[in-house]
Amino acid sequence: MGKVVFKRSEGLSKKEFSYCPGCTHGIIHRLVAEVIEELGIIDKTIGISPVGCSVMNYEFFNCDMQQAAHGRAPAVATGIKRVRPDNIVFSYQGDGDLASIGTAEIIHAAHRSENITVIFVNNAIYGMTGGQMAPTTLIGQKTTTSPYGREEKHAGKPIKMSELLATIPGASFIERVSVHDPAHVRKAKKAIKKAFEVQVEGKGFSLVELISTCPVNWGKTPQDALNWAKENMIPYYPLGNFRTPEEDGKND
Ligand SMILES: Cc1ncc(C[n+]2csc(CCOP(=O)(O)OP(=O)(O)O)c2C)c(N)n1
Ligand code: SF4
Repeated sequence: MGKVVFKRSEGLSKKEFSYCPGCTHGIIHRLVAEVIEELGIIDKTIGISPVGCSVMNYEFFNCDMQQAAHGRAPAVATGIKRVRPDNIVFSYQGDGDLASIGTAEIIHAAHRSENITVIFVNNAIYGMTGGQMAPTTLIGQKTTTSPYGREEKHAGKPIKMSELLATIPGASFIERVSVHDPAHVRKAKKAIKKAFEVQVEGKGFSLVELISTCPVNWGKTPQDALNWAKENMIPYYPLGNFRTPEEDGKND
């Protein structure tokens, strides 16, 4: 029998993903699942599902999950973690969810340094509801609500959540990664693992922002969407670590 080089992570259920072809939500799910499997915490992990294309991720992750209303995942995660401090709690949120309706919740969870991990999927658009402009939509990017391209005059510049959150004293670990090619997928997994480890060690609020794609609402093929993310999103949303527990206090 041949050597097994790849298998479905124990952190995922057997349910098939419901995402569009080429959508990178699936890659990000796999990475989170592999991390909780490798850390041996599947049985004590509780995930919080957002509102957005990943709304039904409670069917995909093989751990306990709780659905939260739009943007409220950090508040729900806070409540669960406070009453069950021995569990590992993560929220999984899109940019519409986290950087628009849930701005207050994410800022205050970081501010209180809640010992939770946030997986923040930035695809520069509202995916689920048909491709409206998000706070993260790039200048000039066409969406259903900015058909001539986002203009700074009316919509402001795209919000950089990782940079913003890194200025908050309570934030322990903040990193932005991308999943547009295999090398970056590997780096993304390292960042996710570190974020969960920070929580396991009780070091406070951790967040990983992942540059993701929405081929359908961007009107691109899966490959063109990966190239577009690399060429247009990364220059505006630079990859890298913005805060680690080791450097805690540098921005305070
Ligand atoms: C309180 C509330 N406001 C608005 C909506 C409608 N809504 C559902 S999903 C969504 C956008 C989600 O976009 P994003 O968070 O970027 O996730 P994606 O679908 O791109 O993964 C919106 C506005 C809702 N369900 N609940
Ligand atoms: S609409 Fe966009 S974000 Fe949603 S599943 Fe499809 S490609 Fe992914």
